[in-house]
Amino acid sequence: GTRPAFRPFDDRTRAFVYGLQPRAIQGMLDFDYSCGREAPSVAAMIYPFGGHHIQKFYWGTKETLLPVYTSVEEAVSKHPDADVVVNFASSRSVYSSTLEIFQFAQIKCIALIAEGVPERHAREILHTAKAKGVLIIGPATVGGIKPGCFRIGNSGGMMDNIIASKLYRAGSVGYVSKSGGMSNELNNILSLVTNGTYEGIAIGGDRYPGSTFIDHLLRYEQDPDCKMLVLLGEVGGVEEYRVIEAVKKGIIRKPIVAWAIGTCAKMFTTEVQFGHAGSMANSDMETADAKNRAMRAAGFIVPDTFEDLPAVLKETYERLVSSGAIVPKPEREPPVIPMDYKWAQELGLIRKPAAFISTISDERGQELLYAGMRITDVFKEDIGLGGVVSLLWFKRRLPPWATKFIEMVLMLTADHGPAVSGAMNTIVATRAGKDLISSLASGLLTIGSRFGGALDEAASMFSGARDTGLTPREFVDQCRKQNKLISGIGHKIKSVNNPDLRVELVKEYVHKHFPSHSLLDYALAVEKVTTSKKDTLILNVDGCIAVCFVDLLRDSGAFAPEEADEYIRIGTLNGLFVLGRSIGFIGHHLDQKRLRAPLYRHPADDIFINMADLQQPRVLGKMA
Ligand code: Q5B
Repeated sequence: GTRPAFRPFDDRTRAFVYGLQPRAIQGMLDFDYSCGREAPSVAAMIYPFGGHHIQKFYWGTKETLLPVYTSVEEAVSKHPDADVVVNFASSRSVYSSTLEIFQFAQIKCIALIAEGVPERHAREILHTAKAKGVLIIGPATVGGIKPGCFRIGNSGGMMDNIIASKLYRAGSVGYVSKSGGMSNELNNILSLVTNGTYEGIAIGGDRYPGSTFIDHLLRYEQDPDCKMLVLLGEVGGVEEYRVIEAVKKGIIRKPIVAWAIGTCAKMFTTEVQFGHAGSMANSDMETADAKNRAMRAAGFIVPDTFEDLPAVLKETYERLVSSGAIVPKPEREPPVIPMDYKWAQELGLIRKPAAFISTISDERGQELLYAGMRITDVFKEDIGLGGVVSLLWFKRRLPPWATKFIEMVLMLTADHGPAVSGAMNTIVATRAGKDLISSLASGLLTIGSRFGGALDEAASMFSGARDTGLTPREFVDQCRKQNKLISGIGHKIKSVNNPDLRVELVKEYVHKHFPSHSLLDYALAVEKVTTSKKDTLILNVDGCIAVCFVDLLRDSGAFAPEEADEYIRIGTLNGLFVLGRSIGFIGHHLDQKRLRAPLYRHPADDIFINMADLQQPRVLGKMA
């Protein structure tokens, strides 16, 4: 690239993110957008598993796509402009992935985020990086930030923090610290007492960081846009002394404000290990007090206490402004970054009409609710399958005689042998190699006005006739005149002499348990008329269940009359047959599977094929 070595990041820096880190990437893209960058700083993701794909991110108010490559090689070849890798690989895989990245001279800087990287691995990475001239930031760090230009991963915190600390535009102060948390604090302080951060790097808290204080301070020293340096050191290690050397030798000449954290260590009677692996004094010179003394002696601007740091930063900055070294730029309005919908909703800032309404169940709370009833109570009160159906279909508890009736219906419609059209279709589908759901669906899709799906129409025809005061005979005659079959009447094989015992069971139950059964009585009177014509024109299982259910809806006391009518109108009753018969269809599917039944082909001699009505083959269009 054209970037000078002292300035690894500018507003055209493009990076790869190693690992699937959509939140971190979105944070980087939001930052980029707030800086007014033309292109996102993330060129692509690299993730060895799950194959090549793309992922979607916000770019301001719009959306953008980023590719995911499975190898560094592919990423590098597709994006020759990217020279940074933010490596989120875990402590286990950071070593191998970083060695992979080293193979490509295009990559000039790698940030290692992982904590707990074995020191042996960290040292080898450091060694190779030196040999190859690659800048390493980390491990065990959030990375760093170059306001107005580039953000490494999650550095700088949430977007409101970024805006509050004015990180969307460059200031004049370059700092280096160990921890990301302290970096955020510095960003905040610098935005209040100076014109803000020029660049900030958290080198990480490990004993062998890939780059140290001096590496970054030397870069800042060379960078003409960085006017003032800050070193936030800490107890443990000797890296601060390398900076002291550089200041003493006149290699670092820019004003440098510094503090070593951990001065409280002396208050403990034993050696103290602070949060970072490297933050323990192994000799007197590694204590924070010794470092602060040495830095002050070398000409650093060192406050008396950490609390005085803002004041000395302010003084130093103002001195640079009055000398003309820093010319503060006019502020621009902080950019408006669209807030994520979820976050805004959580804060109660926005509302939107829901696209769906649902009123029967709720799984969001601690416990699943069926129409307001907790699933544990469903079992505690032993409401049975009929009770569950009444909750989910009718949003209410029905009396035990009604829920038992629902269960009875499900049980006696569960199957009626392999020869009925629905079971046949399930069997044929199974034998064609279809799975359970397809075979079941094939059977279910067969349920219709002639087979199993006559309940709703039976309910409306019988109740309509009775409500308009037609006698059973008048009803039958009217249907015949209109050339209309009565739904719920007639059966292929059952008849007066070969009665359907299912229907007998339903009638018996209803007579015994229902508070009233006026529509059943009416339907039985209709049956008398139809069977007098032909003995197969019985009240069939669909018809009998349908009229009894109308009696239930109308006379149980659980439904208002309009509600009862609405349930008939919206097609509730066929649901009973569909639900019950699903049991049988699944049984037939499993049966055929168990039997290893081969593909079925209907014998051609059982089909009368006749094309006599075709005089000659029809020709569509012109023949050549
Ligand atoms: N006729 C069920 O027909 C069937 C008449 C009628 C007035 C009627 C037929 C029908 C209405 C729909 C219905 C549910 C197709 C049936 C079920 C579940 C099942 C099935 C299983 C299981 C039977 C002969 C003569 C003709 C017709 C006249 C027939 N139905 N008149 N109202 N409803 N019913 N479906 O036997 O003068 O000779 O020309 O559509 O309720 O699906 O087990 O199989 O559990 O799986 O083929 O029980 O009744 O009689 O059509 O040859 O008619 O009677 O007009 O008169 P069939 P067809 P005509 S339960």
